[in-house]
Amino acid sequence: MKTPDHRESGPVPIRLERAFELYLAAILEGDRRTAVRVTEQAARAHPITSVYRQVVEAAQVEVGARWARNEISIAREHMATAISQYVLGTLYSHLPIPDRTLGRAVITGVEGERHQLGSHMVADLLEAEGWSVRFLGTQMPHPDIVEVAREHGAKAVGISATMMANLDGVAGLIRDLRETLGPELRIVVGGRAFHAEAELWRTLGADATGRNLDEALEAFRTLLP
Ligand code: B12
Repeated sequence: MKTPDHRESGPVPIRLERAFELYLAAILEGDRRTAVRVTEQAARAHPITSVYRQVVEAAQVEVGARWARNEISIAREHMATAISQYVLGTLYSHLPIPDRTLGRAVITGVEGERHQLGSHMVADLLEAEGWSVRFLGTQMPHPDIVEVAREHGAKAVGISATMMANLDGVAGLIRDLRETLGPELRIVVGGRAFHAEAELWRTLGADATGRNLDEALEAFRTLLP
């Protein structure tokens, strides 16, 4: 019988649960190097959507919970989030971006919304699926979003909102986009503000939604012919 041999099989792939633990500890300590190393290791062993969701997103949610319980300072939360943004940048460089273009999309947050890590992930993974994406970050003036969507020839616009207070802004942006770019434009909404009420996206006049990365990608797939 063969015994497991490190040299033959290579190092044991990191489990996502372990990657999450190491990643969370690293971002809370401000240890960017470890955060990058752990996510790159995890990305070699698991689908990239799982690394985004089960490591980076899960850690951000835990950071938010600790901040809400007053266990960590605002400074620590900001430091952790800044590292997660940096990590997304490093993972992006490993994403296989296909040559073919499935469709053109703009991904953005609304005026007043400051959370942008979720929409950043959606934008990156849409590119990896073959969409030509313009990612605008957040806090965008709505006329500028409409203009970029027009210039880019967008077939779809993805709008992200975390805070319920920004839902009126989402409804207004949907109206502005449809008025200028016509009823053909497809609109996908998502973000934490939509998680509590299942049909809210429909009420606001969107064509699709997704509660997480897999659902977001699926929502955009349904727009393709
Ligand atoms: C980092 C952070 C911030 C940072 C954001 C920086 C940045 N560059 O993004 C800063 C410091 C700016 C911030 C500010 C605030 N925050 Co904050 N923040 C967070 C934290 C810790 C992480 C957010 C994050 O990165 N999540 C991870 C991403 C990946 O998840 P996600 O956004 O939900 O995205 C996923 C899906 O929703 C979906 N999705 C997202 N966008 C889209 C778009 C489309 C088209 C689709 C289809 C899908 C989709 O896919 C994503 C991937 O699965 C959360 C905790 C949490 N639970 O999320 C609190 C949290 C969201 N914040 C909160 C609060 C209260 C605030 C403040 C009011 C605090 C304050 N007093 O100032 C302000 C509000 C600012 C504003 N006007 O927007 C609360 C919100 C509570 C609530 N009522 O809903 C949370 C939940 C913390 C908590 N536990 O209490 N925050």
